[in-house]
Amino acid sequence: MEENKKMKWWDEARFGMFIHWGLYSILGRGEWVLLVERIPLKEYTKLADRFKPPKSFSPEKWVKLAKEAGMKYMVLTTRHHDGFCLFNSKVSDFTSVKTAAKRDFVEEYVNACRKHNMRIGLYYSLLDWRFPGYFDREKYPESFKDMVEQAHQQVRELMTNYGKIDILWYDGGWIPGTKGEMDEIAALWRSKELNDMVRKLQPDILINNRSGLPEDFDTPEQHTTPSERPWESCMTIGDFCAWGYFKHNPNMKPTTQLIQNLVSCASNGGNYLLNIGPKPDGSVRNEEVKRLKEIGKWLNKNGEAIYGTERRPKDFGFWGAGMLGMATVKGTNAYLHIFRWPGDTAVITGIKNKVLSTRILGSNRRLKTIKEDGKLIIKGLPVEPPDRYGTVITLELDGKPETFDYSRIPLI
Ligand code: JFZ
Repeated sequence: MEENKKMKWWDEARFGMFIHWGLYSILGRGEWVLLVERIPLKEYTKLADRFKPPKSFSPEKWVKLAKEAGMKYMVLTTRHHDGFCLFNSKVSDFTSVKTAAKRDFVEEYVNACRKHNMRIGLYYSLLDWRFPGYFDREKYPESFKDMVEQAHQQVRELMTNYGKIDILWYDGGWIPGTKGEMDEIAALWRSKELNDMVRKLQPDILINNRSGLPEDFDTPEQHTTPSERPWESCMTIGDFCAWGYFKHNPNMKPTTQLIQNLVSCASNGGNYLLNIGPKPDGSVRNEEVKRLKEIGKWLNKNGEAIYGTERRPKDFGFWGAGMLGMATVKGTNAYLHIFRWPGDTAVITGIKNKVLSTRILGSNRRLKTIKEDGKLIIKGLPVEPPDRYGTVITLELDGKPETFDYSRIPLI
């Protein structure tokens, strides 16, 4: 019960912003550039001299953009696998505070979130590629120990120095030379001890599943496969390998797809954490801004069918499997998100309930609806799709949504 209460806001939020931003943004070839190109550490470290966003840049811009997109929480990379911290750390000099920028971006971000009533998430990579012990802990046991110790210290700093934090989003728990078993990972990072400390400092915090312990929620990546536990799907707008700024990144998902992904998450009771990779100066590329604003506009109209929705019963609205669109449910309402418009009549199967009223969301006009054997025929729809990103039809039901199972019923 306690658990549920703590997660309530998160479970209703449905949509958040992920931000990957750090030294790698300067090179514009993704956040893995250090490892993938095997850049000598000495050379990579020098990027910190060039990481100096203009005074005019404030993380508040990200927060305002997230608001405009209809997002309810944010997660910022306070430190990625390269070890560069966007916050002040007593145990590292490789931070934005002690190099050219001389700024604590985590502090600025946290303050901006609070100002705009945005829930605050911090991403922290446990692994740090600068440590030889990360790659070979048998050969460099001291280095491995130091890396783990650094993680404990820095997580403590993040949990102590910035007031109330809503989400701790671990990453980089995997360790070369292990089988990647969760227990093994958790033991190597001493994750139980780590997370006990976190919960002591931040009693209401939500922790993801990437420290080798399940904790509060699962994190399917780049897909929206639901799990039984609370889950959140994180996804890039561009291709798979571009969480951090990737300058030439031509394959951006269209807004229609991003909205469908969001609906897919909501209909399966999960959250959608959509990533942006700001440029080194902190600005957000036009392709991302445009899409986020379009989603925001759609949510302004259709948010009722997203926020606070619950996991729909399996196969609810048979066509939910993909013919016209997907259903979300909340209380005794069902919302039919029609992505592929059928014309003036929509035939929806797989709903057992009696339908009390049918309307296009945002309109008061009742649509004529005929109901037989779980088959719903909605008449008098506009011939052309009213909304190119997805039109929502609200069904008021006589009770909790229930699925009508056709699987053993022959056609007439
Ligand atoms: C990690 C990072 O390596 C990546 O740079 C980005 O930050 C992303 C959000 O997370 O990548 C992963 C983590 C987990 C899996 C795959 C990539 N996984 O579980 O399949």
